[in-house]
Amino acid sequence: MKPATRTSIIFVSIIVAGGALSAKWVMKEAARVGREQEARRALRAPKGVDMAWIPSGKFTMGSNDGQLDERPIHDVKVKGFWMDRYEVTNDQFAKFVQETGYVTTAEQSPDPKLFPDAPKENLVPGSVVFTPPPRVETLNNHMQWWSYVKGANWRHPEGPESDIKGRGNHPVVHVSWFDCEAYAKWAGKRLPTEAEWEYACRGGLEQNPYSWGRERFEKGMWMMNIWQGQFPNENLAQDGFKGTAPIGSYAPNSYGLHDMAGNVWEWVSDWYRPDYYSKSPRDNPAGPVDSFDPDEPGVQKRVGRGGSYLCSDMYCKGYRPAARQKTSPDTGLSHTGFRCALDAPAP
Ligand SMILES: [Ca+2]
Ligand SMILES: [Cu+2]
Repeated sequence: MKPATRTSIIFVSIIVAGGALSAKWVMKEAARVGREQEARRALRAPKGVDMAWIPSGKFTMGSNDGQLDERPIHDVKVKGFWMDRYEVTNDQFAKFVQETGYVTTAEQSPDPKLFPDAPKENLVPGSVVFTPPPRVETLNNHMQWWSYVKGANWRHPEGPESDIKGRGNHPVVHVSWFDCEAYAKWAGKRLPTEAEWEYACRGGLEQNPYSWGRERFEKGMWMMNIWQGQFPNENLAQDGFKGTAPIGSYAPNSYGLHDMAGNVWEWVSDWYRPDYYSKSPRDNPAGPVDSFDPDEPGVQKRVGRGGSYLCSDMYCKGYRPAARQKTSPDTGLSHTGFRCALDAPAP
């Protein structure tokens, strides 16, 4: 018997047996069963498509517990859509590149017109790699552990000498926002909006600290790939991974989505503005029309979500469902990838 059918039968017999049950309880129970069935339906994505159906609904976006740009919390309605269950992998990205001949931003020389102040010898293809020094004085300056590495790109994540052998099912990294857009278009998909991403991440649960619920550990197990130990030098990997983990190494949230917390940051379609939530539309917000980051005025930025294997409680709690990363769209980073969304009929 299908689980959903069984649930419905149990539900009906409870109502018959308990004539004195309050209407409020019955309605609450009906809503719960409805949600459960919706969750089961999400397990029946179109054949061969590793996507989950995210049912339409309303949720409270943002958080009062995080950074100022997560405020104010506000109600948002989201239309149903499909979401990749996993982050896009190296193998998937390789197929895209093979079929299209696409060259990523990190594989091209930066345009000198866009970087008039940069020394000419620095205008070479490359990407931003996590390179912690043996000692850091303070955690205030993140430039200490990020370096622009010549020859680093998605095929060479740690620099020209490195490769992705054995990492075919790891999330692709060092992809710019433009690269993700190009991949999504090729795949017949699109990047999720920031609101869709957070809605999907929360999995139908209201204002929980984690994408799967309230408790950090379930059965004593780590639920996400983040950083344990003294950041940025002591990487204890108690969750099993020092760097990226193969996709789906951790349990999914209630919508069947894996790695919505940790592993790699995921680009979404929105421009970044810290003040957007105070004026964003209530229905399917698609982000502001332009970008502004008071920390770096003049640099247009897109949003990333979900945190990465570099997130830790002592430095960056980016794994929280409401946490936002802001990055210029031409930037590749060793902890940033993406997943896609799709508009298609409900299952
Ligand atoms: Ca880890
Ligand atoms: Cu972080």
